[in-house]
Amino acid sequence: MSLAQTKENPTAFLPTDLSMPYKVADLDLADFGNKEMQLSENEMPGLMAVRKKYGPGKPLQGMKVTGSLHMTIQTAMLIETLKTLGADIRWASCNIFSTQDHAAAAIAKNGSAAVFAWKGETLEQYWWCTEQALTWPDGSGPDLIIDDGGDATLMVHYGVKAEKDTGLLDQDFDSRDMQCMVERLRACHRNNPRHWHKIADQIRGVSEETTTGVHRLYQLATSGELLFPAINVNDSVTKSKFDNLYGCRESLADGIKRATDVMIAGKIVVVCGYGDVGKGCAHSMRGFGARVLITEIDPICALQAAMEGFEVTTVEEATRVGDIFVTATGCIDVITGAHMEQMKDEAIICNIGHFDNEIEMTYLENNSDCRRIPIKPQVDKWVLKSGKSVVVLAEGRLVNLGCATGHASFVMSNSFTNQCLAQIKLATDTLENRVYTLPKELDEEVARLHLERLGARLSRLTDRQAEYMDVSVDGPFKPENYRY
Ligand code: NAD
Ligand code: RBV
Repeated sequence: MSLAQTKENPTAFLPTDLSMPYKVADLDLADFGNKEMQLSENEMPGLMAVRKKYGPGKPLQGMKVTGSLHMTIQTAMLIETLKTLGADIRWASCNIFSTQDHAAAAIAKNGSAAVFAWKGETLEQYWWCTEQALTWPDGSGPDLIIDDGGDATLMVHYGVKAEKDTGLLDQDFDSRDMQCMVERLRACHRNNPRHWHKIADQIRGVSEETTTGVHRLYQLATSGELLFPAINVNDSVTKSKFDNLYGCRESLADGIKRATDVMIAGKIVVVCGYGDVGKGCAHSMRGFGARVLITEIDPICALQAAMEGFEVTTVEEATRVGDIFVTATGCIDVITGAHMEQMKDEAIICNIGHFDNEIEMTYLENNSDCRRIPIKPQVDKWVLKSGKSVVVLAEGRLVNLGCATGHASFVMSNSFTNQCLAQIKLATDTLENRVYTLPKELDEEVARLHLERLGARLSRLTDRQAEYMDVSVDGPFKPENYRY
């Protein structure tokens, strides 16, 4: 299959090619990728400890693993760790802009996984890559999935649903994303009307990386539609209270700066959503000297923001005064076209939540009154109906991964150590079709593995203290309902 073909006709259907070993932008970048992976070893003590502790036992031997997760240097380190555990791996990115091409090249060249990912995929290519990652050369599917945002899980679930009710394949969707996915399912159905049933039957489980994906999993579980066990990695404390918070605290600014070089000090930055991600974003922007406004729908998070000294207001009020807007909600239509028309000229708008629907991009893209002026890849100036313009980053998709390189290795080592432990659990335990979280002992273990790198020294309870506190000297140290 030639990808040039898709440049001439960008919406052409791309048939799967199971003989293709990988598809990356440029294999010559592999050396650079490998060098950066080597440098990240020191920053990823959790993953290195997993390799050492579990590598010899090969708990993932014989397991076919599909990953749908940003193909970055950090993910390359995760892939090579899974390989050390014995897995046979196929991979796609979970975002059209987030691949670091040198990381993908290194994984392809090292033969660590069959990887299908490059920076700047079209949506058609994105879903082609996802299907390639879900299909082994003999036509079989994975035993395990690592998902980020739930697209691989969605493809399997929707595939099964559509094989039961083929009318679903004829539906029209507003979302181009869904349209592209369903087009692929339609083609699958023509070739093999039971393809996704067969794939789903073989899957032992999925581990899910992010808040939005986890939300989708609980919806499936509640409606009784979840087809295999799932582990919610996001709600390990060492994931959401670190990656979402401290990760975004650094990578948001990286994304905005690489995209625009704008001075943040003195500006008014509006952060929509004050959850784990929003907290990281708000504190980051304040650290640069911005005046930060928060919008929230949840009174608890709004009160937290107010008591941190942030002004909490509505998005309608904020649109008139903000210089930079950041959505961090996991919600939809948070910044609409009507809001954009109210903004200051050349206000910067970006999103750090998982999908591209927090900012109403369709207002810009489907409206003849709006004109796009590309500045550089992933940075566009849009001239609005009002005559004013806004600057939109990464076409409304995750700014930290679209305009920069995502979170730093150290924080991803925490997230991905949880991913490895989740994959081992799915491979070795017999689980029901519901959503699990990892036990607190493992959460504490993940944190423990990262202390030494920071020179932190942990105190140890005496037996008398442990007895008084009614905990074991080795933990867990907190009850399940503790919120950190
Ligand atoms: P969260 O649930 O902790 O926080 C979201 C907050 O947004 C909540 O407090 C909620 O009340 C608020 N909210 C919802 N709708 C709103 C609206 N319309 N207006 C204002 N506030 C609203 O979730 P989180 O862990 O902070 O994750 C947020 C998003 O970021 C998710 O999509 C998640 O998958 C994604 N995420 C991205 C990265 C990244 O690297 N870019 C990292 C982690 C998580
Ligand atoms: N994320 N990955 C990276 N550098 O590979 N950076 C951020 C990276 C993940 C993060 O765990 C978050 O939950 C998810 O991206 C959102 O898609």
